[in-house]
This record gives sequence, structure tokens and C-alpha cells, in this order.
Amino acid sequence: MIKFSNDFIWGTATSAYQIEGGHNADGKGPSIWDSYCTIPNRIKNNENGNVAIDHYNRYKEDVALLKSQGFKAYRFSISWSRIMPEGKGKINEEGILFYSNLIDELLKNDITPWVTLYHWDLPLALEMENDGWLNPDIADYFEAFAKVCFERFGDRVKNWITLNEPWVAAILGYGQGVFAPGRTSNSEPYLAAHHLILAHAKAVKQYRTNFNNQKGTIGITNNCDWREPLTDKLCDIDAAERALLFFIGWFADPVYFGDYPQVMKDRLGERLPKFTEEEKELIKDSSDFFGLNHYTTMYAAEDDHSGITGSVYGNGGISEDQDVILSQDESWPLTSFNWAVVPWGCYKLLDWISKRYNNPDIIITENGFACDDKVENGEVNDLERLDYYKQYLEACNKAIADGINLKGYFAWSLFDNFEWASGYSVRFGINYIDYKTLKRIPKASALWFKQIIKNNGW
Ligand code: PNW
Repeated sequence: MIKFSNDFIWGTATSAYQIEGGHNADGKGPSIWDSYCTIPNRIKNNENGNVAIDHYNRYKEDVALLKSQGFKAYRFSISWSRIMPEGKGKINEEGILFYSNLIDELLKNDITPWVTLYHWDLPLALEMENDGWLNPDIADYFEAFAKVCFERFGDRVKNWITLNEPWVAAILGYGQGVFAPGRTSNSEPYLAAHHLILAHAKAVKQYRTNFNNQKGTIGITNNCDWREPLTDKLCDIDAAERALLFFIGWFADPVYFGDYPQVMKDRLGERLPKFTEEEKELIKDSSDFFGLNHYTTMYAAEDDHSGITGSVYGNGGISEDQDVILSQDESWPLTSFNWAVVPWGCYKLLDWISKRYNNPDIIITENGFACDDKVENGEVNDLERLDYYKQYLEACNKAIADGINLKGYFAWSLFDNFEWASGYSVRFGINYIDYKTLKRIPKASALWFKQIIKNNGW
């Protein structure tokens, strides 16, 4: 019998560019994703988020669906360029109105909003005029944008997430070049990440200094897979630890301890920017909770340079900098995204985070499963996805029983949506989208969630 506490936060998540559409509606300015999608062959089938699932126009219907499926919390993100079309300066009141209406609609239905301020859709003007995340000034622009959101929505929004997965923004956006802005470099990811961390910290300071009376919480969401040593040789155990430090330690160490992990400083030298003493103070303790997006696990082994090199994608950093080779076990089931299903990895990661960062409150802000869903007789029987959720939630439950402060869980995603470079070809939703009619069709997993949320377990 699996039981969660009555105050466990049950939610589901989305992000602006992936669902909203309305890419140029009502005064919205373009973002780097609007622009990136116009470059031929960057996105599968050259798709884009211009219309996406048209949530911009259908948000009421979507909130009604959330309500009918029993969710108590909903995580969504705000499109910066809908609020500030040029990233700074002028405010677009129609953009404010959209989010204000969405928030009111959620509250009317007893659903608590969890709002992400940045889920990768940087205003294009900031990229073109200011070099985006490579310019230190971006931290001030982000703080100013965050301030507008606190002023306009903070009377009703009590849970804020500054950044979603800065690791992805840095590595896939500036290292691999597979996400916007599509740059490839072995030093820019560290510079972009540095400014992402400072932007987060400044927004938090702004909130804590000037909006204390709103009595909300604010934190950052980082993503991390688990890294299991391939063998019990000391060098592989070290490699797995190093891989975790290059992945989540890169962002969480500054937030909890005020500085980067020593192993990153040792290996990166001049390519890793340095925080001043003042910045260290600003960053340390800048998150009220540990937001975690977790999907999968890989083996880690030391790269002895005997020939095969580590893969870069999904490696939690740049592989040459880590000397880690990643692999999967043949026995692990794979999702259609080739991410392995390893529930015990989720438990081990929660345990590692809890020990390293002194047992913080943890919120899993994303966890989910991609598969090739089919509608049959009007139904989508995504039993594999349901099984994934069941196993990962069991791992979460065990973590809680063992004293880990896991307070909430958000399924990724409420809907099938624009899966970045994969376009609409990959389905992560618990509700199916028929992309011809944009009809929403609840999958078996959504109906299962309704039951377990009602009973806080199963
Ligand atoms: C997350 N990786 O992205 C995002 O927060 C979501 O917007 C996205 O839809 C979801 O996970 C599924 O992909 C990630 O390479 C993208 O390790 C790439 C990685 C991790 C997370």
C-alpha cells in the first residue's frame, strides 16, 4: 500500500513556448525560439510553436481539464516577450492580462499556480542587441522582468521558480547548439551558466527584499539524471560523482554553498568564470526549495582515453572536461526518446541531493515518459507511461519514508506539446493532442492520476 501525506503537492507542468501558440498575438514580441524555428532543419519536420496547442486561446478549457483530473497544482511558465516585447522597457498590458486571467481561472478552480519565470524563450531583442546570456547585463534585465511579474501577479502567485533547467539552456543552447540560440563552444556554456545563476540570485533578492509581504516562496529548478558507477572500481565511482558535480553541482553548489564545485574549478581553469565575494553572498541560500526535473539514469565510467569518447548530449556538461563515458544497461527499458526507465536511480538521486545539500525541501517539478501514443476507439491506453509513473512515484514514496523531504511532484506534461528540437514527433503528455483538430483526449495515465491524487496513493 503506497500512501503520501495529505499535504503532498500533486501537480502537472507545461511551458509557454511548448503550448501557448499566439506567437505574435496582442503585442507579443519574438523570442529566440520563434526565431530559431525558422532556421531550416533545426527542428524535426521544420515545425514551430506558432500555434502549438493553442493554449493561449483555450486556457479556460484547459484549466477545466486540470480541475476534472484532480490536480491541486499547475506549473506553467511566463513568456518574457509577451510581457516585455523587447525584453526590457515597455510593458505589454495585453500580455499581463493573459497571465492574470489564467491565474484567476486557476484560483477559481482551487488549483495553486507554480510559475516559472524563464523556460528558455528569451526575448529575441536581448539576443540580438545584447548577446543574450553571454552578457553580464542580462542578470539586471531578468531581475527587472521578474519584478514586473511579482508586482502584477504576486498578490495571487505564491510559488515562483526563477529558471527552468539552466543546464539545458547552457549546454544545449551554447555547447551543442541543438537548442536556441544554437551556438557551439566549449567555453560559452560556462559563461552563459554564470550569468543564469546571477540572474536567478538577483531575482530572488528582489523578491525577498521588496515583496516579502506577499509571503511566497521562490526557488530554482535544475535538471539531473542519476549517474551510477559502471563498476565498483574506485575510478568509476569517482567518475560518477564527478559527472553529478558537473551536472547538478554546477548549479546547486553555488545556490547552497556560494561557489562552484572544486572539481570544476580544477578541471576548467580559466574557462570557469569566478564569483566575487559579494556575488557569493548574493547566491548562497538563494532557493527556498530544491526544484528538480528528473527523467533517467546512465552508467558512468572513467574515460581512460583508450579510444571511445564520452557522448556529449545528456552528459551533464562537456564530456572532455569530465573524462566520463556514459552508457545504458541493455536490460533497462527505453522510452521513445531513448531515455532509460530506472526508478531506483530516482531514489538514489534524491538521496544524494538530500545528503549533499543538508536535507532541503525537494519538489520534483518534472518527471515523465515519452512514447508513441495511438488513439484507439477514442482512447489512448498509455499503459507503459502509467507504469513509469507508478514506479517513479514508488521510488519517491520510499525516499519520503526514509526521511527525505520530498514535498511535491509535477508530471511532465499536462499535454503533448512542442518538444523543442523534436517538434511534435515526441509525446510526453498525460492528455493526447490530436494535432489536426487540437482536440484534447485524456490518456489512461491522466485517469490514473485522478484516482491516486484523490487517495494520496494507491
Ligand atoms: C525538459 N537533456 O527538457 C524541459 O524542461 C521540458 O521543456 C521538456 O519538454 C522535457 O524536459 C522533456 O524533454 C530537457 O538532454 C531537455 O538531458 C533535454 C534534457 C533534459 C531535459
